[in-house]
Amino acid sequence: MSTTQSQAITPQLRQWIVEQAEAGHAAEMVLKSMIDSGWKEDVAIEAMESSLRWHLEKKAVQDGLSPALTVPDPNLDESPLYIDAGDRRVCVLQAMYNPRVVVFGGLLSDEECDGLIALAKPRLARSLTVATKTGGEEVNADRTSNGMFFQRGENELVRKIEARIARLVAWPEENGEGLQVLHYVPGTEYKPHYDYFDPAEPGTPTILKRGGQRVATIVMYLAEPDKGGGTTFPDVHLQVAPKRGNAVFFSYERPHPSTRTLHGGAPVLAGEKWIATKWLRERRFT
Ligand code: PD2
Ligand code: ZN
Repeated sequence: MSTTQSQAITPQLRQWIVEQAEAGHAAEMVLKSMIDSGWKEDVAIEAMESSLRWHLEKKAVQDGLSPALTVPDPNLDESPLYIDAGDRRVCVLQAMYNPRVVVFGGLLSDEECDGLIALAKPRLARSLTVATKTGGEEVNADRTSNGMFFQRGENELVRKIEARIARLVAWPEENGEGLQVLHYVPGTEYKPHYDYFDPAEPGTPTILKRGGQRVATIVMYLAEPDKGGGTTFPDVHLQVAPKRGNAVFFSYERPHPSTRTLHGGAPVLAGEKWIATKWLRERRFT
């Protein structure tokens, strides 16, 4: 293999990388071989990542999956410890690529957590989920919390948090659904589910008229239970601790289990858990 002066990632290079992967060669060996041939390490890593992503995407579509949607993604180039979210520096505590999950520290202050809870408390009702059979809403036995929705931009606190999230994950504020606040007491939970709308359900086309698919979720922890209540990702055996002020972000580029974004709210065993959830759509949510 030879390099060009500018080290361009050519179709031939992509093909060679895919062939190495399909032949079962370990990523470290392929990378070493490229570096030995004169490729700069950062260019070689980028070439491998983008070629394999491109290859997997092509295969997924060939296998009958819908094409990948553009999804929000926090800018984690150069592995920053903090992201400037406009009015607040947010800590990056953990990042995973498949599924795409990022855990943030200090997205909300204690005062903001308390403020959301106080505004939500008088408006709580048994949580509903979107009924994909009809496009309406229904009580769901898998979700035993109480909750409420704020309108997008409903008050100053909500507007401030929405602007911060938009900047944090680089996604337009207008594509967000209104914030939802949920309250869990001992014994309540949210059983594992996907947040996207199942394309096979009859009510989904109606739901999609309001802004397209959901493409990402941010769960913000407002009050910590004493035991239990983590957010679980069963496909990858991940559990995110419900630490006040922190948040877990995850995105899904197609409405399909291959995204490995099955997730749930584990039963609260002691104390109370409060969260705020923000779902992000493909387009402006109306
Ligand atoms: O409360 C949670 O941890 C949780 C888990 C799964 C919230 C949601 N999903 C959600 O609001 O979609
Ligand atoms: Zn969920």
